[in-house]
Amino acid sequence: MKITRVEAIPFAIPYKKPLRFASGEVHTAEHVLVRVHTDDGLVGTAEAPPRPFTYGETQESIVAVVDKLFAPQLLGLSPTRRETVHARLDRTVGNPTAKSALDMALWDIIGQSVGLPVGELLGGFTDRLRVSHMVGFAPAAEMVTEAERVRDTYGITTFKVKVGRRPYGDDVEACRSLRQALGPDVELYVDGNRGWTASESARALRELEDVGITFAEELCPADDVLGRRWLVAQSRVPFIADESATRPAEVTREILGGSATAISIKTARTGFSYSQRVAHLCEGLGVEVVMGNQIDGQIGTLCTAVFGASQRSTSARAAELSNYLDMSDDLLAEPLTIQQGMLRVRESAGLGIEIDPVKLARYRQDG
Ligand code: MUC
Ligand code: MG
Repeated sequence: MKITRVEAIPFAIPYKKPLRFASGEVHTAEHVLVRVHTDDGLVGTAEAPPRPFTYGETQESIVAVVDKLFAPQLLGLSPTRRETVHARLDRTVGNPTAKSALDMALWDIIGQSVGLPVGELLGGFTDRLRVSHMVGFAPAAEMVTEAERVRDTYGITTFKVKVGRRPYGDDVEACRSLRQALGPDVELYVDGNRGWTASESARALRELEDVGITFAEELCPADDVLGRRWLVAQSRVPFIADESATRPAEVTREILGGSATAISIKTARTGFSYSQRVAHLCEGLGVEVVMGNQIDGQIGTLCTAVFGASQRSTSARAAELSNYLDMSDDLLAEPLTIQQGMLRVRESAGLGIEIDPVKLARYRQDG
């Protein structure tokens, strides 16, 4: 089996409700659909979400790097030779979501070729994940209304609250309002996307103690090296590295340097191959992991769920899988469903991604 063609198709689907957070905001899912074709007629599919505020990629840069650099390096290779694929892709620095979409599309082909779901090939631990919903910036009352709606409609009882605004006390109050409205049994954690200084973060963490949060994520920049270590050393909850630890080496550096005590794994930036390395590295280091959300559409969410469910460590906690609910539409022929707070992975061979051709024609942007 050989790779014969690689497609990078830009598409745009508006959000019903934009997501706002300290490092940026997303109004439209301007993603790139990646499809890898083989000589025996299989097609692997994944999506790359450009996040310029996190990785520097744009929709145009993803299409360009796939078309100009990556596709020519993959043509003629067998999809099973993932180490060779990554050795070639890694000659180009950066571009994590472009590389990851290619990686996941190759796993999709491998699963289809052997007639097994990708999750089974990766580890097959479980077939479902508890879902955590990310609540973006809004006035506190609106954040509460959104969390209540998501809880009542989908049975979700874990919420990641975006913080990092100034004054920090407003975010603390929003968290307090959420706790008061949702009660003691709901799990809350916070993500600052580097919006605060280390000292603001320390004060916020102290004031959040009676709110009862489970984790704190990227409250201040990892580049404020000593400030961040000082903050993490005094945090009474695990401190998650997300955008500061996107590759195995960064995970090692952040954890051993005392700048984080837990890791967010996002298949959008580490695909399945590197997500597995990160998960196993974290197991070896003895730190907890959370499956994060790169503001994924349904294709990306399905990929996150497939990986998260496949490993014991990544399925232990609720995974961030619900932000696609805020999109006005999607490309998947059979939409994902969240019921009783759980999302199940599909039983079909590969990833089980079937693209609706009418929707693709409507939303693609390459004419
Ligand atoms: C998150 O967990 O931070 C927002 C920025 C980003 O890189 O991902 C999202 C969610
Ligand atoms: Mg984050």
